[in-house]
Amino acid sequence: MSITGSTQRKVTMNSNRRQLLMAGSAVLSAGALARQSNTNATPAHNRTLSRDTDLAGLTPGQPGVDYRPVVTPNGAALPFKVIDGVKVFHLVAEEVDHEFARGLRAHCYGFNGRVHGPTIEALEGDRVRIYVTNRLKVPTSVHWHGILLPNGMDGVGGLTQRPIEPGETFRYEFPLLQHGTYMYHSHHDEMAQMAMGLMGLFVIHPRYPQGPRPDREYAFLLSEWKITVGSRRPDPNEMGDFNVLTLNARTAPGTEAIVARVGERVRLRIGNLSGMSHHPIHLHGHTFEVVATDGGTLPDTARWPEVTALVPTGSTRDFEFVADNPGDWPLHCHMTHHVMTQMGHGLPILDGVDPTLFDAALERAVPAYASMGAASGDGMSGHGQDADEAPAMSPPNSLAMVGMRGPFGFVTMGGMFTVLKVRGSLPEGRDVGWYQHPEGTVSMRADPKDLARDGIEL
Ligand SMILES: [Cu+2]
Repeated sequence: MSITGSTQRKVTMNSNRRQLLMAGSAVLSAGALARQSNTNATPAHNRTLSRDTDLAGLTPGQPGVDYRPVVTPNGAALPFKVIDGVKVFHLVAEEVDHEFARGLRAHCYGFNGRVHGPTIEALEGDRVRIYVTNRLKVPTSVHWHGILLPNGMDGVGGLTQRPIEPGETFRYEFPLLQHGTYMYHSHHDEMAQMAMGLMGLFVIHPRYPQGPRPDREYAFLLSEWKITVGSRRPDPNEMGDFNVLTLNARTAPGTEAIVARVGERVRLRIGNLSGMSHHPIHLHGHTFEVVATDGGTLPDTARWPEVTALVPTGSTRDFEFVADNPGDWPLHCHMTHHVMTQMGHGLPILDGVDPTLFDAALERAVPAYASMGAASGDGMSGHGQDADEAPAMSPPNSLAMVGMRGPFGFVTMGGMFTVLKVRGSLPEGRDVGWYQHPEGTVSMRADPKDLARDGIEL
């Protein structure tokens, strides 16, 4: 919708909006309309409804009818039921034995048997009632991060409510007056409880979508952990040297690939609740725009093309792009130590060292020890594992520092890493496998005839 003029406001609106105004009992004030003006100087928000009065006559949004549900790779959606027009959800905070990738498990905090908790999904204008049961041994609370709600529903232990004691169930209830990508997390003893994983995503779809609609939406929650090798619990005291970096609480090679058909518009909804880190998320083979934050939709004039965008902790960013380049494209944090897993950092520089001499000496104390690069003479690449094989050299319940087997050998990335698979056609429900490159399009050892022609002397 667009609004022009000042004293004599001339309003044009889409039919849905018109129906809402005619059907609803509320009359929007001139001030409310001004909030939505494209020419207004106030920042754009996703708040297109005002308190409960605008909600009259709106029916609860149905997934697959009123919105296309997001896919949370390695995750799940929280089920709901509709009672008297209200969407009712139930979160259960509890301890969960969680697998980060095959070979590494830890005793974490989660919701409903999952780490992180399931994605809550709803439609702008829905009224939600969320019960939170605390099955932890400690008090907790849940904060609805970025959501505009009455103060007493904000979930801040000690400030807006008393903490939820073990065994208690609290009720949160509020209307959703905005759309966008949001999060929920413990807001009681946050440092410890978030370090243990007590968080999830909260996606609110627009009731009145504007602009081109995405064909696929994927949601990711970024987080970081310290899991000392040999331990089965995350260490909440860690402040800097996090060693397990995750997408939806999984670390490569345990992260699910995402897929798109050529020509499809894809939205990545990415939230970050890492304890101490911001993550520059990089996509190969495409450019994207950040189209929204958890503060609102960005106007077209505030968007620019990117290949990497920072997702600061405590915020969300919606990336949008058209998948127009077939292939297997990495999607990962660009902090190089964030694509490593359980890496020790107190090491001397080993460049140029023949590690076998060192290993032979150390093996008397640490059987089967192998230095970085010992297996291949190539830095980190000897420290990976197959997705389907436990690491041969690693201690029990630990992960190799990097990666997975790829179609051309070893992929020397782990941690906050996954792959976007873009294909011309996409059989639903089947692994699309590795990209089959057209003849002559893969880099390989140079042909001596080419070297001679181009005057490259070796
Ligand atoms: Cu990072």
